[in-house]
Amino acid sequence: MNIIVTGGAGFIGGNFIHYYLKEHPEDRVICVDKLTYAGNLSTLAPVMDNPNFRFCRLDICDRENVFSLFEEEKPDAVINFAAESHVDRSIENPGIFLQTNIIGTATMMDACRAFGNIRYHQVSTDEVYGDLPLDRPDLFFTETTPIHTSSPYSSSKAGADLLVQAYQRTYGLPITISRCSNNYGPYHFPEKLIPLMIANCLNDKPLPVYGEGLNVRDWLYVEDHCKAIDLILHKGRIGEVYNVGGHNEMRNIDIVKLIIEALGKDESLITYVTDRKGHDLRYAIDPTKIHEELGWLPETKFQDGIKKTIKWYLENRQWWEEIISGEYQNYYEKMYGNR
Ligand code: NAD
Ligand code: TDX
Repeated sequence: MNIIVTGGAGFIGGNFIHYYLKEHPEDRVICVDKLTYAGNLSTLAPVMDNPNFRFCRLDICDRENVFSLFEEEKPDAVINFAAESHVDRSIENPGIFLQTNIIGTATMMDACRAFGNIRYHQVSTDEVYGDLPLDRPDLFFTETTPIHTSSPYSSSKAGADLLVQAYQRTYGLPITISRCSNNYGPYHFPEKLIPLMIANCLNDKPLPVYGEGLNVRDWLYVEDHCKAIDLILHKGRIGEVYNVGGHNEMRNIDIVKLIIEALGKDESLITYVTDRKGHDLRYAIDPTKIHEELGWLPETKFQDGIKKTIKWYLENRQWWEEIISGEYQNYYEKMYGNR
């Protein structure tokens, strides 16, 4: 198979490309990525010389060049990871989220339609379901939970999901959608909670916890997410949505304390800062459908996954130090300077 993977220079797309080329050495992967602030070619360095891999710097909204690439590569499938992905940035600047996440999704699907009704998978998020109350641990998101979004980011992802479903119903495009919970692992951009706390801890910088740190996220090791997407691509039922997550709910403050302990630092680094606007309280996935239909279950326990992740950040300092020494400093000052 020839597959186009968009957003492959980012966190999950990059991990997916490493996973996919290892698991399917007979297939060819073409990575399409615009290389925004979140894209790093160093994430793809280990596969750059692989003859079954091609990198193509391209915006998924650039219709003309996307169509030329399809013409040239004749892909059998497309997996769309490319997105603006950070909730805090969407609160500052929603426009680019609508552009990439909605128009980009439509452009990729139009290309799939134009070149033979190509198989299309949309990488979505549990954030499209909004949030759950903290005092109802019995409630979980299922695939039939209504869409109910909180941030410009989640709204743009929900808009994309609706469009993907409309392309199936209207044009018969063979699509699937996965809605995953919070991922963590190697190559995670240090604007997100876990890598930000690891990097700040290692630099003895304050650890900015929003509000009281009581919000809950359902954490999944990134490789488990990659396995789920691989399964859905090959065995998922066309037209279906699959929730992906692992019954691994944790409060933000507990994650931060765990990282502090693992790195032998002091809890005095914790700084409570002004809460995120519209901050979702709790995410929790019910993964029954993907388990029963495709046999998927998360394989990495959080205690093991977080150790592996911290070890990766210790052993790959250059990867993240390069990021935080550049434009990231302006971002950090803007978001946290007076918070
Ligand atoms: P990321 O921000 O780390 O990476 C995004 C990648 O997309 C970057 O390489 C960037 O350069 C590229 N990109 C952005 N705009 C582009 C454009 N217009 N054209 C081409 N490439 C573009 O994101 P991530 O955390 O790896 O998330 C990947 C996908 O998974 C996203 O669709 C996100 O919504 C979804 N998701 C993420 C999580 C999570 O916990 N990180 C959880 C569930 C779903
Ligand atoms: O400095 C911080 N302090 C803090 O308390 C940051 C960056 C975050 N937080 C909190 C906010 C959230 O409750 O930690 C939690 C996790 O925050 P993020 O890492 O920004 O992730 P989240 O907002 O949950 O969204 C993530 O999961 C779903 C991804 O960024 C999305 O792309 C994905 O769809």
